[in-house]
Amino acid sequence: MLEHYHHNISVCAQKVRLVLEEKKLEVVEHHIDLKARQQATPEYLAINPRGTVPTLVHDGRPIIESTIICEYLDDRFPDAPVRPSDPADRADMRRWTKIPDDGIHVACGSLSFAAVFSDQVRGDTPIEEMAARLKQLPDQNRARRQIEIMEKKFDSPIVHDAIRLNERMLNEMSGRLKDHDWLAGNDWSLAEACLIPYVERLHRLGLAPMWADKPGISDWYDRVCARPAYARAITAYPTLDAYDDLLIDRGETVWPDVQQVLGG
Ligand SMILES: N[C@@H](CCC(=O)N[C@@H](CS)C(=O)NCC(=O)O)C(=O)O
Repeated sequence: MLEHYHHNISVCAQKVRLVLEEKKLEVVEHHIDLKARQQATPEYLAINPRGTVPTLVHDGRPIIESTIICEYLDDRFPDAPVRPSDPADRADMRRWTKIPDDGIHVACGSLSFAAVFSDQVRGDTPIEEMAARLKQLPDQNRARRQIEIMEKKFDSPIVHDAIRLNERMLNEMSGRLKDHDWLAGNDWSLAEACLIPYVERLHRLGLAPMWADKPGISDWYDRVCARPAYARAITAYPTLDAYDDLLIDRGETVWPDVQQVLGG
C-alpha cells in the first residue's frame, strides 16, 4: 500500500502527486495541516524526522525528500517511466531535478512569503511579538528570513536574491526550451515534475511576465499544464485557507515590485 502525507499547495508534494498520477498509482492520502504544525507532532516526526511534507509510506516503510520519493516510485513502478533511458539524458534530467534543493525551494518560500503569506501569518500582531514567536521555530535560518521579510517585504535583500535566482532558473530553462520540447530527453520527465510547481507558483503570483521575453517557456508551460496528470495532481487540489484568493488579490501588485528588482 502507498500512503502519501502531503499538503494541497506544497510545491514538493505537487512533484510527488504528478508522478503518482502519471503512473496512475493508487494512493491513500493524508493531508498534513502545515499551518496547524501537524508536521511537528511526534507521530509525524516518527516517519519524517525533518518535519516536512511530503512523505511516502510504502508498505509501512517511510521514504522522505520529494525528488528521492519520485525516483523511488520510478524504480519500484517502472511502467510509464518518468526518467529518460539514455544515461546522458538522465544526467541532464538530474541537473534540473536538483535545482529546487540548490536554492529555488527556499527562494520560492521567500518570494511567496513576501507576496502574501507574511501578512496572513502576521495579521495585526506587532513585529516584536512575531519575532518572539518565530524564535520558537526549530529552523532558525528560516525564522530570521521570515522576520526580515515581514519587516522589509520587497525591500529585503533576501527577496531580491530570491527573485534573481528565479530569473536565473528561467534563463537556464529558456536556453534549453527555445529549441527543445522538454527539459531532458525527448519526453516529459522528472525534470518537468520537479520544476513545474515552482513555475506554477510564479504564475499564481502574477509573475508570468517574468518569462514573456524568454523563448520556449510559455509553450512548455502550456504543454505541461495540458497533461491529464497535471489536472489531477495540481488543478484538482483546492487551496485551503483562502491562500488562492490572497495570491490572486496580491498578484497584480507583485509584478511591479519584481520588475523593479530585475531592473525593468
Ligand atoms: N527538500 C524537501 C523540502 C520539503 C519542504 O520544505 N516541504 C515544505 C512544503 S513544500 C514543508 O513541509 N514546510 C513546512 C515546514 O517546513 O514546517 C523535499 O523536497 O521534500
